[in-house]
Amino acid sequence: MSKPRLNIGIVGYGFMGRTHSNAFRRVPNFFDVPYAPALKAVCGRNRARAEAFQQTWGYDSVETDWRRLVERNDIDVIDIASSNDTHAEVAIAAAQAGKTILCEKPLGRSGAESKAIVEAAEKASVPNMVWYNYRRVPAVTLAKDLVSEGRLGRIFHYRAKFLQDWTISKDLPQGGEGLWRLDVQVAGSGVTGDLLAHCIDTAMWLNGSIESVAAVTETFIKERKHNLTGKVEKVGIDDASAFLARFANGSLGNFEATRYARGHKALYTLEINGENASIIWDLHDLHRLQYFDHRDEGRLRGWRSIHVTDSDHPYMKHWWVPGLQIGYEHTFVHQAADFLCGLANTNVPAPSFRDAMATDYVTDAILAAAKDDHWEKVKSAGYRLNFLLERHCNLWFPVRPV
Ligand code: SOE
Repeated sequence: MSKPRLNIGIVGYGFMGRTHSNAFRRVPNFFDVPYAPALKAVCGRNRARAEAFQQTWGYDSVETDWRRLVERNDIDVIDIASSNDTHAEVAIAAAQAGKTILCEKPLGRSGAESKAIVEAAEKASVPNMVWYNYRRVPAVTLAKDLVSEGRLGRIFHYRAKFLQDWTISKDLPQGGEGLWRLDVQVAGSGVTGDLLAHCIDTAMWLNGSIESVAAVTETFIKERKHNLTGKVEKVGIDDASAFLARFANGSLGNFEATRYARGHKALYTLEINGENASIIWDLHDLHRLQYFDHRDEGRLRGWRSIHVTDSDHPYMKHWWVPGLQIGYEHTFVHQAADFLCGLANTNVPAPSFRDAMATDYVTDAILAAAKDDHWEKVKSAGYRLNFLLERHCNLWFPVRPV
């Protein structure tokens, strides 16, 4: 029986445009999803580049104005993979046009911007989701399962960091394609919204909401040439950001992100310490989950290094045979699968815009706390229904014989 088609119109043809397009192309090959996603249109300002992207990824058509894309009757889903400054305008118009909306992280450049997006999407009752892909690393999803099963017991500590080193050179300009993450007007913030947002999303998914934070941020290179004006301009982003947190469950959090950790390209690590057990995960070794359980027999007690590649591990039965690994791009395929399944099952794919707004409220609080060294309370994002409803796709769908 043929599945209902879901026509995707993507805005943006950069790094994230590629990860999302790849996800939608791959997902029906590996997951028994309830819809057939179709790459209908790619939208970007530069027609030649949009056409090149269309050829590479097999989109049916090209638009150079996102308003045209949003107006089209043959588009079901608007997928926003463009720079952060475009998210609100496109998402709000897409909501008003009744489209299902996907958006790359962070949702908005601030909590206020995210709130406007959430209000538009909820008013229009359109399904929505933000691509926080690291939740969908099988080892991280396994961590979620272990925490949800209560294996760790009471949680005392949550620790995460995301380290990179690509902006250390003072000769690197800011702004324009490829370097908009360094332009505060476009990005909203630096590593706080770009990297810590990932850590916060995973943290709140695994350990519940964050109530208050104390933070420190630094901009190491104060001025850079701006690619669009050609002038040397003040740098408005944070190059490094660290914060302490109090979670609602009483545990303490300790987070750090920087683009100035020489030697580290994308070192996202997290650790949770509970009364009974602890978990460690590391993006550079993404298929492994380190697990220590104090209830193990004393003589044999120690850290287990679980190779999360078996068919009873999250998502893995959809891929190869046990023991064979997958990587970064597969996390987006999993997110696309969860989105399509979520759409069919509950109409609440996760993380929703509201979940992502909660993350942006934390990043707002970090930036506010860092300004004058105080503890800042995090605004409440309201009731988050999909924390209760969310199930990853392989709980719903049996192994698909290949
Ligand atoms: C920045 O370098 C970046 O590409 C982020 O924008 C992504 O969200 C992260 O996953 C990898 O690093």
